[in-house]
Amino acid sequence: MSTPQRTRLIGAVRNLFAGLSLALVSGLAYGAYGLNLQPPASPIAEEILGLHNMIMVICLIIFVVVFGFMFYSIFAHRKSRGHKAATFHESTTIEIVWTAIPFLILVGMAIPSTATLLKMEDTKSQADIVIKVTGYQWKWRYEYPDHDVSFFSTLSTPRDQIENKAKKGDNYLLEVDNPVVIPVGKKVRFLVTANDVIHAWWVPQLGVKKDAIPGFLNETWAIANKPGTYRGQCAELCGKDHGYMPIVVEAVEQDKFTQWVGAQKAQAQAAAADVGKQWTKAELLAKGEKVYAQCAACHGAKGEGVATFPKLTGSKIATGPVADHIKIVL
Ligand SMILES: [Cu+2]
Repeated sequence: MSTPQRTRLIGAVRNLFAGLSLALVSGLAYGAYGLNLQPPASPIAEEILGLHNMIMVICLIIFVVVFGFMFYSIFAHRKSRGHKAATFHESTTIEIVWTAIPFLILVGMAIPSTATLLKMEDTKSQADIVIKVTGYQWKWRYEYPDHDVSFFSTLSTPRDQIENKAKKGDNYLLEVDNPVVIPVGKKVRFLVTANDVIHAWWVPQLGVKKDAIPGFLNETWAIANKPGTYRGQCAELCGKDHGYMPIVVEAVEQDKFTQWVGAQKAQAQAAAADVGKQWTKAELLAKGEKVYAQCAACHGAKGEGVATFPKLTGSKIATGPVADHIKIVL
């Protein structure tokens, strides 16, 4: 081997080891390649990543030891060297050893895992803020009972991207109209339920995943370590549109959160004022257009129907009695 070849080989081996050790110690280094868990943003998510890395290392060590021993035995005791197969049966010592070692390894993994699980389930210690999360087909509703704020959060990815008529954006199917906003560094208690079918509220970077079951109120909690946008999805499998009800959590500083709550309240008051209002025809037309835009998102701008969503134009609802039409819209 020539000197430049040798230098290149040594360089490649050094890079490989540097990459491997970096991958083992730092989840972030390997997160950039999209293979590892997402960078944690809450104490629980940090613990989950730590456990994941620790157990991966244990698996790697077992892999190397077991296969190393196996290949060494096959090679060193091969028939061509004159070795003969042993014919013994039942060795009490071996049976005890190969039961005890895996048992101890499992206990070693179970102790830290259980500690983390208990922390995840501990919703008893006082929370700074409570948010009720309700799953609907196919959106989320968030309620802040202490602040009198509630709203729906729906997918905001344009229909054209879903139907491959437009280029898919960076946050394809992971973007919503109204994100759920939480203050940084505060313990947020989430009460999770559903209104129709089972859903699952999952935000990996906050280390939260909880089933949302109609008639049950599940609890979970999170503390966001730093401001940021954390994206998740409904993690329920059965049902056609769980993949179209993403979750976006905005973690902001306390003063921004207070501002946001104020703005939400002002909006709610404006909406309440609309109820007793005498509407002019022009106002009604403008309001109607806004409402209709929501129908158009699925049924098409001209009511022509899109994919599984039926045509509105000429349908019984559109041409039948006005009372039935109002009932379905409401
Ligand atoms: Cu769902």
